[in-house]
Amino acid sequence: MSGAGGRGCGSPVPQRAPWSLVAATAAFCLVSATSVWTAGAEPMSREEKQKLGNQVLEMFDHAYGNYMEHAYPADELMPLTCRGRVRGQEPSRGDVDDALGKFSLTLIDSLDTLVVLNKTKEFEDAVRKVLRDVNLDNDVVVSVFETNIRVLGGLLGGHSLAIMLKEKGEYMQWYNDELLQMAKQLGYKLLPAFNTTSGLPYPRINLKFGIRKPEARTGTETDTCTACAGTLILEFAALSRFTGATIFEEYARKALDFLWEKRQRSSNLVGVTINIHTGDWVRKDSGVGAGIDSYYEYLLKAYVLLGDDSFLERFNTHYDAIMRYISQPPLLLDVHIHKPMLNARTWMDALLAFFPGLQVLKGDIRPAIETHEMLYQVIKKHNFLPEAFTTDFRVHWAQHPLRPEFAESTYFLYKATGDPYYLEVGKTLIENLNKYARVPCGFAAMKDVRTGSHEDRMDSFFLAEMFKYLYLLFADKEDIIFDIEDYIFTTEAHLLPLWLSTTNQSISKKNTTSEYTELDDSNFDWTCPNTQILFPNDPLYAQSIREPLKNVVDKSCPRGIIRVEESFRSGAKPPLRARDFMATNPEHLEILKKMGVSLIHLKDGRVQLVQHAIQAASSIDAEDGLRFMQEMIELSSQQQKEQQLPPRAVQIVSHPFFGRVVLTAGPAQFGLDLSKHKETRGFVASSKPYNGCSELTNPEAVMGKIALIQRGQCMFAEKARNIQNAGAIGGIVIDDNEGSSSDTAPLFQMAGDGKDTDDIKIPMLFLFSKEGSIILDAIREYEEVEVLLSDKAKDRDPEMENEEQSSPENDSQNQSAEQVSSSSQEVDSVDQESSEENSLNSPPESLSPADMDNAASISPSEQTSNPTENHETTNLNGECTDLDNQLQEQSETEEDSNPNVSWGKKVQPIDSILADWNEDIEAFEMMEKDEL
Ligand code: DMJ
Repeated sequence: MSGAGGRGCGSPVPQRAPWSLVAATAAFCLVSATSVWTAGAEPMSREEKQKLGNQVLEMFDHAYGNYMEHAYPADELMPLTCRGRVRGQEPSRGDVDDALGKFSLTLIDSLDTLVVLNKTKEFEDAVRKVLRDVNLDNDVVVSVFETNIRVLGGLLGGHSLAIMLKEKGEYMQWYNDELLQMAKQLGYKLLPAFNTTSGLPYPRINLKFGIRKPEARTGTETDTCTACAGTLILEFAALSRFTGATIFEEYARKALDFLWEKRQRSSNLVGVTINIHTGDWVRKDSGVGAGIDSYYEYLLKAYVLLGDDSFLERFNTHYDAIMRYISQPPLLLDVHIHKPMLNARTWMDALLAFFPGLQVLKGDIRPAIETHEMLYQVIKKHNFLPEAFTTDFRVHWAQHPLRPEFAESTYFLYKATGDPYYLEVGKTLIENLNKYARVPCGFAAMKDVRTGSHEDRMDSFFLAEMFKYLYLLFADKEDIIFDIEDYIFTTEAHLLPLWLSTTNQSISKKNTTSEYTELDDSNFDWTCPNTQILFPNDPLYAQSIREPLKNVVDKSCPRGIIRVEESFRSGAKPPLRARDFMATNPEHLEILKKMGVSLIHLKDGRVQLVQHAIQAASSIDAEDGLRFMQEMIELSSQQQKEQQLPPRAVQIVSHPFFGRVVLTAGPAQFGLDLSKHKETRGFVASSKPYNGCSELTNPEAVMGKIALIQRGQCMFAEKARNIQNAGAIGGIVIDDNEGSSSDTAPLFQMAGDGKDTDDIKIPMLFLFSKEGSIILDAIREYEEVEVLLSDKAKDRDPEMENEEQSSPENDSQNQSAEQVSSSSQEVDSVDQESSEENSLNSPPESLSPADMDNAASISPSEQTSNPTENHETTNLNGECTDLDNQLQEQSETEEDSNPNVSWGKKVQPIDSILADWNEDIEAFEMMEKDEL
């Protein structure tokens, strides 16, 4: 082999392509590290590892079995409602639905997992089903990126293992490259997306009609994410090499070449979003998470798979930049590509959890251990990695769609270090999945890691990736029927054989740029990492790196923030931070002035902050001003979030749910406050009349129970009074708007009726129609349905199952009809945590959280600075003008015109304004669009 192997990663020369070991276990030179390890965490016995492996198998059966039984041939399982998600038949979730092409996505994404998990018979059946049932010619617009990594990757992974099995002589003897033919058909369907002058693909394509034709309903997009355009080479090259049709590899290479050309030349970083026609960076922030992640992954892995040096050179150049600017161990923080010393945000997204695994593959173990440890502590705090969390480890975006990236990194770190600590980490992941995400019909994504509430969603990557990495973590060589080290994992964990490096390589060098940066760092030599450097004869190496980070999450002192301050250690005064700013402090006002920020008192009492970079005393002051404005925007948006009442949970605790189904509920501004150590448990009963707008005619049915009432026709408070008078101990209002769901509509608080509502003592929660129908269906099926109303789901099984078993139904009904004051430690500690969080982030007197609630809106019409002026004078790039923003104190927002509903405590209008004007706030939404 001429590529990586040809470079000779030390000696002796392995039997097969040297990188074969790299593929499965990270840099093959690291494998020997396993034997170096002798102490640290207690080793795990073979029995225990087998037990955990079997648990993973059982979990996979639960997920896959329910998909096949209740969802197939739909793309995905909806585990709460136990049916298939068919695009067009469910309310649109926006771009996340672009992964669904009516091609039995989960089945295809699961193919090679079946083989890894030793389910050869099931694999054989699954392949037959794919060949019999899957249609790739649907009139549906799909994401090119998702279709490539999940479907093309899934078919190729399936083909790779099918031919391996066939060769072994027992299974798949009938197989005749049918999956490969399907992959090729799909590959040709994706090609029209590349019809741009840049060679970067359109982000979406119609499977039947391609691009731009009127019936295609796509082709008008101008932007794509870097990962979307840069995560094709493994699948496309594999397709070319398997089939001999070189066009796929050529197109993927061309897109990569273009991205490389467009890197920001002084920082060597790439932005998150790029214009596919002009090649201009649309979003100039740069990190290793959402929107960019797998672009880096594919450069390194393309080198491994294809043996083309140019990919390694590019990867190393980017890696150097990442470690210089983005890596602030243990954090990885986004920066601006033109001003890489400037952090672009103060939070991290969950997708970056793959990066430690990639660092292992690169051979840079120390920062991998550090970041992984930080992430693990965040997980220990919230049970899962929230979609985004701040540099001081608070939840920024509370969702968790069962992402596999952390399990992936855990697996690679275990392979590299042999430290049983990582087995314990894997065990925790398994426990948390079973405890918090497992529902009777599969595993449900977490809607909010703080409340433990679920979303009716089980993404296909959960089966493609999570179970592979968890199973492999505990498996010994003999537990797997083939040599995993002969394959490389794609970003969706599909397996491609390393022998492709020597097959059909006619286009390897075509179309690649010849200009590379020379690097003097010895890490970038054409050699593998030296195990002596990675593990300096210290069996406690990994542990010694983790040790100082033991409490990094609890006692957070993020380096991202220190870094800014460090740069002023020289004696210069540190710049003013938004969190310290006091509008009454003359010194602060003076600093604002220097930074080109003016404070304008409007006639209506509002205050605006406006930055004109051109008015700053120097370009450094202008930069400080820019950062101050960004911080102020972020601070205020964070505080608005904290002001919102967090969602509540309705947990179904009776048989057969036993607390496993947790529904996201909206709180009420009146009645019992469930966040104050109270939870209410009781059986549910529908009120008559169902709208609860008059005295109930069935008080005997709702007495001592939680009444279900339909939304509409009168005030929420009136409904509450009527059910309370009938003796209900709580109420759940179910939306009358059919099909509504918390997946697609923002939660809100039920407002009072403008009068004194102190007389309402019972707790009231709101459920959208889809969540409500889960309870209504349960009543139809099981009659007696008991629920728990709380601010955070209570731990489920075995506790609830025991409760159920030990108390006869009547008893339990009486017992549960009480309002119980929770003394559980979990609730206490949550409260403590949130009060700490508030105090941590409370801004000084003059900008109290309440003020900030009103303060942080940005008035676009007040942009007065001239972008060109800014650019010339301050030597800042165009972003500077984006941040020529104004912060204005907004007068008390009127209650929603409908007094019955108040949207998130006056937060909604501010959010909308911020969303229009704050790039950082939009970032996550963009990320969802582009890639998630
Ligand atoms: C997967 O589909 C892939 O790993 C992708 O690269 C990014 N993330 C999802 C799972 O989180």
